[in-house]
Amino acid sequence: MTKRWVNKPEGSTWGDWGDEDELGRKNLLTPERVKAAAAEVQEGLTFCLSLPLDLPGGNTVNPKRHPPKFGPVFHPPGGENYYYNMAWNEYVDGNMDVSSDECTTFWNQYSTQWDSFAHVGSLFDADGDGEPERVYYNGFKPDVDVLGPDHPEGMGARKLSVSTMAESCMQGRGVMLDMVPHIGTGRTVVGYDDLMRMMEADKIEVEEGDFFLFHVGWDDMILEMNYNPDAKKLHNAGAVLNGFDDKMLQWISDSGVVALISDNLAVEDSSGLGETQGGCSRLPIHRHCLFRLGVHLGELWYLSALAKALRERGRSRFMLTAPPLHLPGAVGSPTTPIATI
Ligand code: UVW
Repeated sequence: MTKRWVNKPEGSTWGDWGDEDELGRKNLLTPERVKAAAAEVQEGLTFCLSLPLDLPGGNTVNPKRHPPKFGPVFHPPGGENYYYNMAWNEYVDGNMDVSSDECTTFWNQYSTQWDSFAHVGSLFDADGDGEPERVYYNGFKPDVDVLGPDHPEGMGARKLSVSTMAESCMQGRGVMLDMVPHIGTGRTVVGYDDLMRMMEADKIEVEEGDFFLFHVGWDDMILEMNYNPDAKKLHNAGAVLNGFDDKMLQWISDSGVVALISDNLAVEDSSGLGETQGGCSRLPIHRHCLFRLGVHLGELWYLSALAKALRERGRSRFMLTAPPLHLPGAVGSPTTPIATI
């Protein structure tokens, strides 16, 4: 019996790396595997895998998430002068410096992002009292480890936050499947058999400790929509994984991947509730990955240019460096990942 739970979810990794573990399958990314990732660097070409963080634009794609908002900083504190394009000779004769600061309000899950394990938990009877309670990966709890806005100590994830991901250094081997040449950019709910067919056709092998990325074409659509996203079109476009396919969930378990990453909105089809894992959920892959296995999800990444470059070279592997913000308390984070081939 561990400190936090009596029951662990079936097929979960809870406790595999200790009672206090917050890294999940990131534990599989050993120094040897980071060296193997570095060995994928053959030409020294780098790719930015982030959209501009103020895309998709507006809030129609996900009404609860808004673009970043810039705000002013004042100099002196409490004064009226914006500290922006500010000439210091106003204060000190002869000072030729000009400088700017700002303050930014971020909806952390608006654009290219990482999900921490504190982003999605589940109702589950971890304490063995016969009643399901709210719980996160490895038995971490709301109000104790993930504090809500009303908590006297202030809101934020004290455990499982993106800060922990940042400290663990999100770097390793990326493996890319470009789904677009196989199935186009229409909405396709991809099950295990479809995934295997595409991977076999492209001779893609995923190993324990890899980051698995799949490109569906949302990134180019968002860029083409140029800050006026057509939400209806987007929600009917691009591949999404079928989380209600048990074989898909089993593949995620067996593959040993540390993260699933896509340029789509949620990695999986999130359009409706369904039966999964002994109950019902709208986000079965989120539950399986973030709650059961300790596998991170990356969403709305910019994968198009890298996918093209890899395809032209007949390659699928590269080195990925993708730190989230080292921001204590956050359950999700913008990221500006770099792929090197
Ligand atoms: C939810 O909407 C819960 O999350 P995500 O952005 O990870 O799809």
